[in-house]
Amino acid sequence: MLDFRELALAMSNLEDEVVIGILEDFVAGEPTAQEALELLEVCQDSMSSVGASYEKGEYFVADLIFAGKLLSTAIDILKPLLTRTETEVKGKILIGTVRGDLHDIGKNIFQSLAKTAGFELYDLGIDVAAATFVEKAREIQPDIIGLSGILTMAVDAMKDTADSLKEAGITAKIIIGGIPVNRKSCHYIGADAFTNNAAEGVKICLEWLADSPQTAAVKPSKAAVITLNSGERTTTTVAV
Ligand code: B12
Repeated sequence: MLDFRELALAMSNLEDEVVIGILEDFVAGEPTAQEALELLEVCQDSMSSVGASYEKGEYFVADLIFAGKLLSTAIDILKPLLTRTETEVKGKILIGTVRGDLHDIGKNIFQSLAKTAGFELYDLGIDVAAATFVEKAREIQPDIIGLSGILTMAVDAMKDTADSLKEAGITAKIIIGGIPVNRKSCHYIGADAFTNNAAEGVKICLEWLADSPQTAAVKPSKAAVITLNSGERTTTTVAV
């Protein structure tokens, strides 16, 4: 049985060799996809501790950079555990990190899980201007637009983006994700949903498409299934 505390501690202390060793042992044990998701959450939660050390002046920007790389490495190790087994496209999601914000690890996690669940993803990257979202949305006509942002100031950039999309007549549902999003900021921004958890975000997107009469053509008909490399099948929290 994996000791989550040991991993959380090694992540927080930026002990890359220990983290990689724990994750490789975990993968070798042929875990379920659900267990892989849980481990991903432990890695993500440890970033709050890294952020707290940065605020206290114990860590510096170089440590944030290192933490970002370590988290990305952890994701790369866990990613192969999640493999899509169905080809049905559930709908299109346009996603990007809003203007002024360069953080993209959370966005990339959401993107990977959404792809696993059968969505077609269009990623605009980081520091994306509202006008770029509008232009791409006109071109690809997404069902859902995902705005990611982790800095406090991202809330205003999200509002600016949501306003621009609405002014342009784009009616795709908007979901926002990242540290500063909550019920209050969701209301302020005028988004349709918010979450601080990528798997929950995917669940919301699947529910929207299942409920929407306009998207009947892409209405999910089977549960999203992810498999282990070993071929064992398991449904996850992102299943419809
Ligand atoms: C790694 C990191 C960096 C890396 C980012 C690397 C990268 N490629 O992303 C680098 C070094 C570039 C960086 C830079 C900076 N950072 Co920084 N960083 C972090 C750190 C340690 C971890 C962030 C992270 O990846 N978390 C893990 C991910 C997985 O979590 P997440 O983003 O919340 O994503 C999850 C959900 O929110 C959701 N989600 C996310 N997006 C979306 C989108 C959709 C559509 C959906 C559905 C879901 C969803 O799914 C994810 C998985 O569940 C945080 C500390 C912390 N508390 O998190 C500070 C932190 C965010 N940084 C901070 C700061 C201050 C900075 C800098 C200003 C530092 C500086 N002086 O230069 C710059 C800003 C640069 C800029 N303009 O953006 C502050 C922000 C303070 C604030 N309140 O605004 C924090 C909180 C640290 C702190 N406590 O002071 N940083």
